[in-house]
This record gives sequence, structure tokens and C-alpha cells, in this order.
Amino acid sequence: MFMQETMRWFGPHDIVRLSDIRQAGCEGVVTALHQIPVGEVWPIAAIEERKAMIEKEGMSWTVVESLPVSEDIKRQSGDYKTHIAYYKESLQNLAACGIKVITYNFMPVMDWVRTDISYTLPSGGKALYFERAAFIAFDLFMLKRPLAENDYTPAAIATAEHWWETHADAEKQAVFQNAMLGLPGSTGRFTPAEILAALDSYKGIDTARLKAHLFYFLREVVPVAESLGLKMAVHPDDPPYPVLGLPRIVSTAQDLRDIIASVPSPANGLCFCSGSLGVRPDNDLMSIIAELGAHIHFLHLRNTRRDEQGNFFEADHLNGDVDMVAVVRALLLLMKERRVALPVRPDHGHQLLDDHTKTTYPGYSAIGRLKGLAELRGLQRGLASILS
Ligand code: DNO
Repeated sequence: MFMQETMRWFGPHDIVRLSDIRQAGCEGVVTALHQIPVGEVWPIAAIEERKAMIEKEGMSWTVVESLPVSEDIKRQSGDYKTHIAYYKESLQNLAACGIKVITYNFMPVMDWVRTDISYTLPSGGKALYFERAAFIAFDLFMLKRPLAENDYTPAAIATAEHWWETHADAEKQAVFQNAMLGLPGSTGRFTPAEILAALDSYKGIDTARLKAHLFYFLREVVPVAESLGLKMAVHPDDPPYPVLGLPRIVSTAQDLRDIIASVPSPANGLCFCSGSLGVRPDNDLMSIIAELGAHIHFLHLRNTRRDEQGNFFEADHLNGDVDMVAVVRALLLLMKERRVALPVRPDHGHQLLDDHTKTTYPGYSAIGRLKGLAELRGLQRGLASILS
């Protein structure tokens, strides 16, 4: 049994077209109604319309990524009760349209963060990169977040000062632009004032409190998802540690364990993202699969390469810190045992060949992702022949 191969599509405005995804050999598409403001209901008509576009191209809408959780829900402020009621309504509507897997995250304010979205690899391909000193310099000297210095060691501040002194204005500007990128599926950027106001709105919300908010949300929505036959899949934090002083609570094996234990249900599950989890050396991906495999409903398979300074770049799918051969082997065995073909996407890809001439959503090039997917496909086929 092989994984169900998919790619993410950001909708009709994505310059990577559904027909490109089809040509990559995908049977499924991962998408979301990015046009609907976070917190509002996804109406059946809009879901059906999106579904029909995908089916017209000979594929199916396999996974929703993401049905976003509003900042009000994460903070338990303002309209959070209404937003939770709307979330349940969206789940009902998605289930009515036959969609089964729903991905979400619980990262406050920002989704994934990088400092460079076109980091040149030795091959000439380009990748996403997170440079810690540059990010701290952004925080301290560009964003000028109040009391930011309390979140870093003197040594980390010294590396950021060195970075600041040795980089040109254009490079600083590029880091600023990249760090302020808005949410996936939008081309917008936050303004410093917006970020600072959003950060301020999390004052007093520490790790324990944010976790309590997540568990409250899960206690509300998981029973609904379960009754509808849906699987919820929480996406890990990227990077998997606190950012800009905000707590992050989906970063470690213990976090994942706590989430699963908070509401025991087949509907309360995980998106296993090897790229996000793999950035922490203390995340042992093989033992996460062994322990929590029964709760994995969706796979993001990509690789990163980190260094001792806490920098990392997105490496070739089969050539980074994650032992992808071992991970795919463990996942194939897991699927066999569970008798389920899990949906997978290559997650991000490099910019290669004609990708360099196009502006896609960062990480979502066509050719780079096709390469990652094809490598994973070959790996699966090869392993399957040995395992059977
Ligand atoms: C990055 C993605 C994440 C992911 C969300 C899920 O490219 O993997 O943005 O979609 O965190 O909610």
C-alpha cells in the first residue's frame, strides 16, 4: 500500500495550476478556502465549488490545509465562542462535502518563519533558510520589540550584533521583508505595528495557558469531528520553539503526547511534518512514529539541515538531518498495520530550473516539489519491494 500523493494548491490564483499537480502524478490536492477570513464559516457552496475545480482535473480534494484557528480562539478573547461555533459549522459543511482530513495549527500570530526565501544552494537551486542571528537582529534592531533582549542569552545577542554590523542595508531589508511575510496563501505582509500589536495581545499568555486554550478548543471541536467521521491533524510549530517571545506548544514529542491525551478520540490527530519536527535535535522522529503513529492522519515529508548555531535550511528531501529512508520505511509499516493509505505531500520544494523565472508562494514551486515528490515515490516503491 502506498501513500496517497498530493500537492498543496493555494486556489485559482496559484500560478502552479491544478494541471501541473496532475502532471506531477498526484491523485489528491491539499487546499483551503484562503479567501474566507479567519474565524468565518466555510459555506457548502464555496466548498463544493472548490471541490468541483479539483475533480474537473481528475483529482480529489484529499485534505483541508488549513481550517485556520482564529487568534481570538488561541487567546480566548473577544469572539472566541462564536468562532468555535463557526469552526464546528465549517467541519459539518466539509463533512457534508465528503472531505475527511482537516489540518490546523496553533501557532500564535505567525505561521512558519524564515529569514531567506531564496537561499542559494551549491547546486544553484534555491531553498528556504532560517538564520538565527539574522532573526534576532530583526527582532532587536528592526522590529524593536519591547523587552526582546530578555528572551536571548548575551551570547545570542552578541551574534545578532555582529550580524547587524556586517550586513548591508539591502540584506537587512530582505530579512525584514521575509520575516514579515503573512500567512500561507496570502501575498500580504504584516507591518511592524501590526506585529507589535498582535504580540502585545498575547501578554500574560504563557505556555501553560496557551496549552489550556488548545485543549479547550479540542474538547469543543473533536467530539463534533468524531461524530462526522473527520480526522483533525495538528501541524507542528515551524520552527519548533518560541518565536518573538510567543509560546509555542506543538514543538516536541511531549507536546504531541499531551495533545493526544487531552481528548482521547480517533478524530484528535497529528500532521506528521518531518521538516518542522526535524529542526529540533531532541525530536526523535522514529520514536514519535512508534509511539504516536496511530494518531497520524497526514504526512508532510521534507528535510532540513541544521548547524550548531541554530540555523537551518531546507535540504534535498533525501539528504538532510532526517533519515528519510528510515522514516518512510516506518511509515509504510505503520500504514500496513493500520490498513490505511495516508495522504502525503512533499511539503516545500527548492526553486529549480524554470521555477527561477516564476514567483510562487515561498516553498511552493512546481518543479522543486515535483523533484521531492518523485524522490519520495521512488523511495516508497523501492522500500515496498524489500518489505513485502
Ligand atoms: C508551511 C506549512 C504550514 C502549514 C500550517 C498548517 O508551508 O506546512 O504553513 O500549512 O501550519 O496549519
